[in-house]
Formats: sequence, C-alpha cells, structure tokens
Amino acid sequence: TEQEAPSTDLITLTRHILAQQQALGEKASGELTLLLIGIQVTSKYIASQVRKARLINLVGLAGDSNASGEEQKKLDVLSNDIMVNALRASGQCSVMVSEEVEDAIVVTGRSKGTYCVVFDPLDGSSNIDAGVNVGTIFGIYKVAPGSKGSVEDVLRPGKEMVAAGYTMYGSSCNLVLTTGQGVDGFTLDESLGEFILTHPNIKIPSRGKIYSFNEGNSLFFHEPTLKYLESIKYPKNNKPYSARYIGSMVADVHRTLLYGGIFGYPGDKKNKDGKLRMLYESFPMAFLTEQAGGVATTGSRRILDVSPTHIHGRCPVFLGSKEDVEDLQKFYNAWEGEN
Ligand code: P6P
Repeated sequence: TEQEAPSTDLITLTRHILAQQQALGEKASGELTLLLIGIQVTSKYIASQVRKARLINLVGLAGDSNASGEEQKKLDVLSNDIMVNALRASGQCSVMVSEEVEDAIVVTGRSKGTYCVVFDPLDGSSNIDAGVNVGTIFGIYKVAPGSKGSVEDVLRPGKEMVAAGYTMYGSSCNLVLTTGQGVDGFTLDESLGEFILTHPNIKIPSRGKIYSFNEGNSLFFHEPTLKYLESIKYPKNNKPYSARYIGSMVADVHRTLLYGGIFGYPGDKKNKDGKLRMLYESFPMAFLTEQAGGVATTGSRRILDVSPTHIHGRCPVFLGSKEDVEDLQKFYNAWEGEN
C-alpha cells in the first residue's frame, strides 16, 4: 500500500486548547489555556526524565549524586518540583495540592492566579523500576467566587472541577484531557516535541469484557464486591471476563477508557475508603470516565458528588463502562452493610 502522506494539518494540544478557548468566545479569558499549556510542558519534561531514568538508572536514587555531582532527586520528587515551579510560573494558579506535599501550597504575590490544581506528579512510581507505565494525574478547580484562594477552594466535590487529565509515560507518552466538553487523547511526537491529537472524542464502550481489581485483597473485600466478581468469573450464561491489573492507576484507567470494562479499588474491611486519593486520583479519573460516557461510583454514591474533608482523603473507586459499573452497583444497592 502506498505510504500515507504525512498529515499537513496536525492538531497539536496547543491548537486544540486554543480552539476550545475560541469556541467559548468572550466567556473564556485565556487563563485556563495558559494553565494547560504550562501543564503540557511539565508532561514533556517528566516524559524525558522517565525515559532517561530507565536508561541511566535514575530511578529510586535519593541522596546519590550524578555525574555532575548535583544532588540526585528521586523521579517523583523531581516530577513534583517541576510541576510546582511550572504552575507557579504560569501565573494562573492560586492553590496547589500535590501527593508529594503534606500541606496545600497557597500561591501569593504576582504569580497568584484564579485556578487551583491538584495533582499526583508521578502516580504508580513504585512500579517504575520494573518498567511499568506510570503517570501524572491532575484536576483543576476555578477559585470559588469571592474566595482569595485557600485550601477551602480544593475541599469541594469533584463535580466542581473544570478540567482534568493524565499523562501516561510508557512506550509512548499519552496525554488524555477533558475540559468538560468530552475527552481527547494526544500522543507525544518527540521529533516535534508536540502532543498530537490521536484519540479525538474518546467514548468508553457501554460494556467491556475486562475487570481490573487487585484480587490479592479479596480476603478483606465486602460481600457485594465478592458477589459481583463471582458473577463475572462464573457467569451463568456467557463467557467469563478477563482479568487485567497493572497496579498503576493511569495505565489501568487508560486501558478501561479505550477497551471498556471495570476498574475497581474498593473500600474493604481493612481500609474503609480503599487506597486511592479523592483529589488527584479518584476525582480526575471519575471526571474523565463520565465525560467519555462511563460511570464512576464509590459503591454507595457518585464519586464526583463526594466532598473531601482532607486534601489527601481517600474514597472507594469503581469506574468504567456504564453497564459493567451498573451491574456492580446492583450488588451494593442490595447490601445493608456500610462502606
Ligand atoms: P495496589 C500506585 O501505587 C497506586 O497509587 C495506583 O496507581 C494504583 O492503582 C494502586 O496504587 C495500586 O495499589 O494496592 O493494588 O498495589
């Protein structure tokens, strides 16, 4: 077959963000555009550091010094620092919450902006030594009307987020983004240093054939979780589901968005609220899932309706294809127990 002519009409992430801003006309001030462009640069930087790490074993080293003698930082600390600095430099940020930082960071002075960004700079980083895909997850709130910008601005339900996304660092670098107008996926073209639109308008299949749970926790699972898993592993009249669990949320959610099925990190007898953090894991992934036509629940309520009381608070997560998550929900609705 003849070589496909290279596209001469590349839709880069920057062009996509600007087009969304232009479509909003006067309503858009351009501040979110500047913020997202800042985040885009951090993803390119972290991608390069992750790739380098795999080559020169940068991973996991803390306190060692590299060839030039400067203090060697662990990848997740490095990723955190680049994000904090870039978000502050964007001049659009008022409050930041990072998985790596105990307290909320409130921006002061001239760099203060009108958005709050919550992020996990390198989620799944415990897997990185094994070459497993890791990622950055972020969510964005607009500062509440009349607020000067404080931690209260991020202790709000996920449904008040205006944008969310993740960047997955693997064999290729994929950035997946929603600003509330659907979900679009981009792939980093390193020769250009640009994210190119490769997955426009991602829609999750209404039902999949894959379930993604850490069944090593089965001993502690509540009854509805066990009954649901039983129903797809020993179905009465159709094929059992396949199990796929990578143990890196960005990778497991990315596959779920593209292939369908259900991802779960349930609350159980050992951890009432499960393991995943609301602000920078559950909320952004739930926002993306809903925007792609899927469903995201804690088992007892819609994830995006939950209001965090602590910036590192957790909540149970079941997300994915509408019909699969609704099947799970039936078992929770029939359960008298407490999450
Ligand atoms: P477990 C990675 O450490 C992480 O925060 C998520 O990326 C991932 O989904 C989860 O924890 C895996 O947890 O207990 O199954 O190893």
